[in-house]
Amino acid sequence: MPVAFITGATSGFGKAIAISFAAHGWDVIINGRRKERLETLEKEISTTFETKVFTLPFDVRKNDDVQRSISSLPHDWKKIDVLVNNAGLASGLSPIHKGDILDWEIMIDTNVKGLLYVSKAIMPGMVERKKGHIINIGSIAGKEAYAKGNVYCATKHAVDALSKSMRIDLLPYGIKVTAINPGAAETEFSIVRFKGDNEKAAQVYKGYEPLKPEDIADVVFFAASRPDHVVLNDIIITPLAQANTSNFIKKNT
Ligand code: NDP
Ligand code: 8X3
Repeated sequence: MPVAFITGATSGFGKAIAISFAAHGWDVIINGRRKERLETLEKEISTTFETKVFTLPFDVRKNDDVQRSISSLPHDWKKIDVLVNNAGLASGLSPIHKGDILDWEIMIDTNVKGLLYVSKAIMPGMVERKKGHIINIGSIAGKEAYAKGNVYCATKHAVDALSKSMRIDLLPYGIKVTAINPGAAETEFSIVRFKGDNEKAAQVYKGYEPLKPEDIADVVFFAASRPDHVVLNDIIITPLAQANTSNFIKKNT
């Protein structure tokens, strides 16, 4: 069975993506920091689908842990067909001059350096096999900046640039690179951004129907399951009520 490696599978998109691959018969390696959630997801997947699951908890920001965890994978799990670089977050929403440096560091370390560390561990095997697919979860915030989004937008612009660069550098090895750039989706994203303020987080999705994790998972699996000669390079997905990072039609609530 083909193997998909999904970072950030304890919640939101990553969890839905892992379930989608498993539902289509793929074996899945699931990552995230919250081990208990990975174990629960492992049980859920293996009792529902005829597929294998390998849990690999680590923090994508810790390069030593990333390299050690990925190189410790058993032989049967080492041939990764699809890597979904999904782990990521926004921390805070402030004008740049009022930004918190710790928030900046968390976002840069997770969204940019974490994605690089994981890719660095997995790309050489794909290059050797001359086969593989890297799916980077960027954001509409990687296409245009929005008020108070500053550093989050910068990290997602970096993901956009890295997807383009990967596509060029990995072209000789037949490795596909897909960037998937969602707009507003209701996950734990805003709860994390607002540091546990559930009410503030819920406000982000009031007055319109946001994307669901499954909407993103459908597109990720569609991209991963195209014929060998077809690559989806770059996709922006928004809810019907969203035109770009800043223009929404919301009903009064
Ligand atoms: P969630 O908060 O629901 O999920 C984020 C996932 O990332 C969790 O599984 C979390 O796991 C994991 N994660 C965060 N930090 C780390 C870390 N240091 N090491 C390992 N895993 C980590 O949010 P989403 O599902 O919405 O976010 C997924 C991706 O989608 C992110 O890259 C986000 O930027 C992007 N995105 C989200 C949009 C949205 O509107 N929701 C729109 C566009 C893009 P754990 O905490 O267990 O480590
Ligand atoms: C998350 C979507 O628009 O809040 O990447 O930045 S947005």
